[in-house]
Amino acid sequence: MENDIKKKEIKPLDLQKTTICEATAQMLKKAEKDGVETAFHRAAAMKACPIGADSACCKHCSMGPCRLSSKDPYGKVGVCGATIDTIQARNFARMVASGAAAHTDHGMSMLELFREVVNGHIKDYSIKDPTKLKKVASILGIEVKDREIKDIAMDFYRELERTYTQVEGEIPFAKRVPEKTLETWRKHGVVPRGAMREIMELMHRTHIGVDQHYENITQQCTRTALSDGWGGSMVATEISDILFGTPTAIRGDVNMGCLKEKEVNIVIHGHEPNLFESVLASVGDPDFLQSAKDAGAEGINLVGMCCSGSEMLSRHGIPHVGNFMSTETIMVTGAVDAMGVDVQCIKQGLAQVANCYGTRLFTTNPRCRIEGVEHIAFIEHEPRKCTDAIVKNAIERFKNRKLPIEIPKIINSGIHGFSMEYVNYMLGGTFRGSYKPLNENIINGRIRGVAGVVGCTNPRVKQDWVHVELVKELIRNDVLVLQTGCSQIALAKAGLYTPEAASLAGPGLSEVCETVGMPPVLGLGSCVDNSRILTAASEMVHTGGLGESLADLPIAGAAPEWMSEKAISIGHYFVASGVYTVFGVTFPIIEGTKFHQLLFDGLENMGFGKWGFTPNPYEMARMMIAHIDKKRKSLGIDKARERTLMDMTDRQKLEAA
Ligand code: BF8
Repeated sequence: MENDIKKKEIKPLDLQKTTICEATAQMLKKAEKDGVETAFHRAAAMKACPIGADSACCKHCSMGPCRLSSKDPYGKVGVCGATIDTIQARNFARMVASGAAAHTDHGMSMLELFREVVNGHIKDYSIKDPTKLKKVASILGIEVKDREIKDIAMDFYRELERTYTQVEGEIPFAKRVPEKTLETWRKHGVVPRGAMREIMELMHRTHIGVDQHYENITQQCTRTALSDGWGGSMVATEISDILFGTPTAIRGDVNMGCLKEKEVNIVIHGHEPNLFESVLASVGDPDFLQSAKDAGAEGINLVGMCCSGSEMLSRHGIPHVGNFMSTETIMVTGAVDAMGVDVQCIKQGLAQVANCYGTRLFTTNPRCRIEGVEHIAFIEHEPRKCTDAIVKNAIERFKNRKLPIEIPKIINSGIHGFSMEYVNYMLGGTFRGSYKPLNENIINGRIRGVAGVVGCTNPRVKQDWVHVELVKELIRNDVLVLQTGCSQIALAKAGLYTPEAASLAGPGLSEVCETVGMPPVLGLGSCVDNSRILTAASEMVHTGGLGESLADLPIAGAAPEWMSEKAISIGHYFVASGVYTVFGVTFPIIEGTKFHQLLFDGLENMGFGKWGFTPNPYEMARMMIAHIDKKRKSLGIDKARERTLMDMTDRQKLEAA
């Protein structure tokens, strides 16, 4: 292999049990032949730690680490006396703190970029959507009438900065939260002040000898998660839309077949759209196109992976070559000339695979470096310095390609780019854009409810399978599905992002999809764009007819193949916002403990949503649908659905007669 990497003996995987992504399976086979190990192989060889998986271990001080028993959780306590509930709540809270930190730090970077663009210090980016700027600024109470964009933008920046730095008061986007939901938050003291303060306090409380009441820890954990969903993540989405454009429905291709053998292939993987936007500018440079041609290439092919890939797919229709569990296997094609990464979900294992196939791998963000990988600093004030270097290296590697190339010939075309604004327009048209048609179709029962199916892929379960089976089951039962992140890509690969996929939906949902011309599954973008689900749900409440708080809505959420701490933070802010949220794979809490009872039941009694767990997609769908039906019943619209279905059956009988 290239670069003298010693060929390893790889124990072959049972591919039937590993993935339903045919391209990934094909590349795993090739990797095994080439002697290249991936995360799938490591997961198969390494059993997950059973004590950690149950969160029965505390390692927050050196009197331990203390190990309790998940079989007998109340049989003993830690050296300091910490009970199983304290230990689990601490561990869970720290996952939320870390996940929230990742999203809010990303959001803060976007906000800083925005400030520098507005004050003219950065010229490579500009405000692409001033209409959205004005709209969101007005929601925050900023005067927009007869004012210069620059002045509105500066006020907007100052207001949103409070999302992070404020020490007292409520974060700005609390203004978007339906009144009754906000009341519940205020009653329980969980309205976030500023993300930095919430994360700091949560880390403090989970230190040895501080907060030792699982309910009290959960309160701060909830406040911190909300500072992610309604804070850091929401700021990241809104600022990215304003700077780079709000997505509207766009055709896009997904899967490894988007790589092109005769072109220079550049993959961007990570989470921050500014890197990707700048690479897009670099590859559009005629000088680079010429050098690529001089090197014998037919062109330069820019594609994305993971969340920044999903953002670029949504905004510009840039091809997306795979989700989290395909980031190593994409390089096994031998066709990736360069891969640029920024932050989050970047496996250290990429370095080894890149080495094996001679892919030029670059880290770009000061927060994320990998031993043995070249770092080209991405500096927003001169972004092209970094991204031009990536393109140059890619062309260089194309010229010197040595290994045979094998690209799986699979491309899945579909429609992406369903921002909250676009859904508004799609349903109601330019002049009467509104969520009313959605609400009406829920009330009359054609649409049973709405589900958010999001999150990662994880080598502990068959890649994409749980996502795909769950979503198919939901739409078959007339549940409209909204998606983000790696889950969106799983369903796009399964072909559900086409309007024709409406034929897989139940009679009510397919009728709505056919009328509007939309797929039964709507992709909203990256993981921070889960905030679009929050704003869409709030819009449903504001539109009327479906209750007064988010907890009243017939909606549910799921992350069926989750793996990251960010997913836990997202799950918890959905729960805190009033949504029943079901996770798959495994859940880091012991069933039967008081903390488990609080998350899976108690929170709902307090007016929030609640957690659920099952690794089985059909059971997951059943749980979500049962919850949606429960909410329909409380709203008094369950009868409407019965009537609708009777009408539908009658019609079918008539048609058959
Ligand atoms: O933030 S879905 S594997 S890529 S964590 Fe990561 Fe999970 Fe993918 Fe994006 Ni989200």
